[in-house]
Amino acid sequence: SAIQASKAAVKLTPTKEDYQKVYNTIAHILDEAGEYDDGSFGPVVVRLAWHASGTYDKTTGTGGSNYATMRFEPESLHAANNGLHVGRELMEKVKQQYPWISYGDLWTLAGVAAIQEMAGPKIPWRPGRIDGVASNVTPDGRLPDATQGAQHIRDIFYRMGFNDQEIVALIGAHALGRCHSDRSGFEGPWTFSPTTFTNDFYKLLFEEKWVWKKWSGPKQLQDKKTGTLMMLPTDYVLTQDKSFKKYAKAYADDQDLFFKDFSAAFAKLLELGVPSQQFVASEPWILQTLEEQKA
Ligand code: HIF
Repeated sequence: SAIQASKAAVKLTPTKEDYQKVYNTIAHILDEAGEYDDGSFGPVVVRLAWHASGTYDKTTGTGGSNYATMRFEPESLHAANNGLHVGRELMEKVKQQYPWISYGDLWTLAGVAAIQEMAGPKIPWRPGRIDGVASNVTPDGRLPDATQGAQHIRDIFYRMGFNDQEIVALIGAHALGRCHSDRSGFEGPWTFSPTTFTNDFYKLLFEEKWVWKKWSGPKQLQDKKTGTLMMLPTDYVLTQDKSFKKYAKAYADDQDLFFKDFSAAFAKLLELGVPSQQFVASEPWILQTLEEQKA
């Protein structure tokens, strides 16, 4: 009948398989970085997923990944988001191919794909975020300031609903990527393998001797031996604060424990601000890596 024909022409609710296709497209694009940074767009896309989610305030229920408000000014211009246009512009290519996906789903899925493709743990993920409007933008100051200490880290992450263990597990993501003097003012990578997800961040934190970098830029530490690695003041605090230190040491000693705890904390981060009835699945999905799909 005519009704059946017109129904068939309408795109039905996308399935897990449809999202796996988006994942695959993202995974291929992350690899097309050429000479950009360390040869992958993975790290900047992880940072995009995190900054899209980390604006959440549990008291007011505002912010988080639901409305993808970083598309709008002034949030796109907040200093904390410097450089993230690289990730957003990259994701436009994916959006053109899959116009039905929301930006919040696209950016968080990209973070998942980046972590998994860079040899990290599986991050459970499900779709359901919707695109908001400019009036949903969050005020400046909700993302962390790297020059500060333990109290500030707690203020920011407790506001999102995380505890000390989850905070320390999340910060291990700084195994990935680097700081850029023209974005944050800080400079350099945290590890020797910034495009592979490892627990090296914690290992280096405890195994290397860290000294303040002598330069005109913002206060940061460098490893005494090579001078090529860096730590932010907020990273170094994990060796100074008693509660943080306990977890950081545990993750330095046990990569499996770190992967398990990171996966849970990052999955939670990506769902902040999304009303649970909006999710299309009652449980998050595990999407496959490109490598696994070859088998
Ligand atoms: Fe980052 N982070 N982050 N971060 N971050 C930077 C870069 C990355 C903080 C500060 C910075 C998290 C928490 C915190 C990534 C992922 C995560 C930069 C450098 C700064 C200054 C930006 C630039 O110059 O390009 C602070 C203060 C945090 C709270 C303690 C999360 C846990 C670690 C939540 C997280 O997942 C990634 C990836 C990068 C690398 C980006 C790149 O372009 O390579």
